[in-house]
Amino acid sequence: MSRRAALAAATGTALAASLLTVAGAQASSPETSAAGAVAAPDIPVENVQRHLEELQAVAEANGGNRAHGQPGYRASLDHIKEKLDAAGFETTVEEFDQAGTTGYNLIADWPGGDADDVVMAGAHLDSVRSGAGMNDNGTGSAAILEVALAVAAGDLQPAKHLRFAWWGAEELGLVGSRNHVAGLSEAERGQIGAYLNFDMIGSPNPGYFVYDDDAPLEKVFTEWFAAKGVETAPATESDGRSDHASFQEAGIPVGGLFTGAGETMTQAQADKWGGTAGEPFDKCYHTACDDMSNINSTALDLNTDALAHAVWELSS
Ligand code: DPN
Ligand code: CA
Ligand code: ZN
Repeated sequence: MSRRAALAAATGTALAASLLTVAGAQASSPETSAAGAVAAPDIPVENVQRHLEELQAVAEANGGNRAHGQPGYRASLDHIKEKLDAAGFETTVEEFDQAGTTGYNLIADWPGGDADDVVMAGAHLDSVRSGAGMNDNGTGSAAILEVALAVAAGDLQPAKHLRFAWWGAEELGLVGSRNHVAGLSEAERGQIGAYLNFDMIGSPNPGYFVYDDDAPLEKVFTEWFAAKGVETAPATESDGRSDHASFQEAGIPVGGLFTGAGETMTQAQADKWGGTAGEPFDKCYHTACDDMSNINSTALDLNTDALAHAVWELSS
């Protein structure tokens, strides 16, 4: 049985959703595809960068990091939860224990859709202790937040149920996501048709890696990038290394995006992506310099738009 506790659940109002885009850049109007489904909006990368700047400020106000067990982690979670609540999401804070320290996941459900057919998008919200963790994993956290807010702003009414998640203590071994999956009943696990993971999607010397764990989910991303003229590669380095592994181990189909961590970019990769061979994808991986200056905005923009596309397409 589950040891997690639902600490808080709040339902926002439709009115709040209508106020959402006032402060940020407007997403472009969605177009209707030939099939009749509404296409995802182009997400303004400035909005994602604004969330990142706020997470950087949270770190700076809390001893420089957003790590599990440190005040910057819970402050990051509260900051994101407030925005989701105002937009009309049903949020839940899950509590778990990690070697005597309390950790937290944030789950946000978009009301409606088929509860037996859930599409999830997740990112870990914790940083390591050495810094603010802007690329790892402010990028994934900010991107799924902005896509969730776009769902609300567009009052998306998908056929499937949409759920977003921000995981705690990923850096200590996928602890939050493992705890979440362990707390689901067999039936609840069976209701999740897809889990998409976004961990490090704005690396300064970016590669465009797509998780290759499930062919249909992989295709949603690879076709989107191909249409933009961006070559992708299978994310073989990501196997078992982020929160998707918790879902994969439970038999849930997983997908996701990744722009590379501490590994060195090869000459062939540099030729393909226009980066610097012999340098890491992220020279600040798990170090103090993983701050706002450690983000490639083109990679962040492309990956966020791809994420929005996947959410719209898979939930329709
Ligand atoms: N989450 C990081 C790690 O555990 O090393 C980096 C990473 C992200 C690795 C995505 C694989 C995939
Ligand atoms: Ca965009
Ligand atoms: Zn990491």
